Amino acid sequence: MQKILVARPIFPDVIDRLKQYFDVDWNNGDVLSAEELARRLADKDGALTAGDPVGASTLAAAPRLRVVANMAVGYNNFDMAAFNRANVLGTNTPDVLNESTADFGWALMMAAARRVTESEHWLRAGHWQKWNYDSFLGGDVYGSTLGVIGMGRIGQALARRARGFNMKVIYHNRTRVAEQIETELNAQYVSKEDLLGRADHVVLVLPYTKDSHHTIGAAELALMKPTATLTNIARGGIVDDAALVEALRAKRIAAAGLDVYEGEPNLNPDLLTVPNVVLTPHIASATEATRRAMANLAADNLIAALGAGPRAGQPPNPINPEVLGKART
Ligand code: 8YV
Repeated sequence: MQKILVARPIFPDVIDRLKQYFDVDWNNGDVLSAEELARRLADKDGALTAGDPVGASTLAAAPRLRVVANMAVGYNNFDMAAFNRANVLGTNTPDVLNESTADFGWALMMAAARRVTESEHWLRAGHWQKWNYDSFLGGDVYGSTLGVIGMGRIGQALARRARGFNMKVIYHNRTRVAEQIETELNAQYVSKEDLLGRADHVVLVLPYTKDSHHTIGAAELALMKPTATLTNIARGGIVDDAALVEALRAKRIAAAGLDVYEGEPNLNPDLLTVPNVVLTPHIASATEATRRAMANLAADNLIAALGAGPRAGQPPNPINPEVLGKART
């Protein structure tokens, strides 16, 4: 029987599914260190990860490893150049999380704009004595301008929801999306600078790469309207969190909603001291149905890539399909 490592706690019934095909080593505990991950992978043919870094040294320590299935759409934790050199397949879990993640983008954006968590903390702290005409005044979402940076599948799901809010949608992306999609979403392609200057609510939904590092820093925050909000449901590192803290403190922008952070789960401690930011612990895809779908899709990829199950040899979501069928190096 082929051997696999499941590097994280996941739904036990998905482990049971994997056990039908493989000898499963399941880390149902704390996050594995790089050394521990390499050690546990030494005799494995495949692995299921969720954000765990896998690079050249991990692959070198795992000579039998042929596939790593990430339970995430983002795969910046994989060094794909190293995967390609070693002929190891990487897979991800796109699409199944689009709607839940877009819903959450709206939740954060609206909570930031309407000061939902800030006012709740104030209420819980016992400060509410009377109604005031100017308590927690925020910015409108209905009828405002939404700026989406990263118009992929999740960005499109997010923009589609803007119709019901009668919003103008502007977007920026590495490449312009098809005209038919622009028409359907009533979305206008603009430069990043133009978007930052015009949007009332900026939402980041782009993948993290070396090119997208600090897409939003001090210079970009300075272009935004003082009444605007910034929401990041993409990846930590896309925003310069220290620059954001400064902008929020100075009311350079009105508010922010963050689900992801530089260095998470160890976020910049200054963020915790800023009232006009909504902070959540990387849960945009966290609905019962979506996390189950992601876990099962990661398992489907692993099973198929290791030549088992109904799709043997044809994993549904290969990131580097060019290595399929090539011998491990
Ligand atoms: C994952 C995510 O839950 O899919 C992604 O890229 O950010 C989340 O949905 C998280 O990355 C853990 O793997």
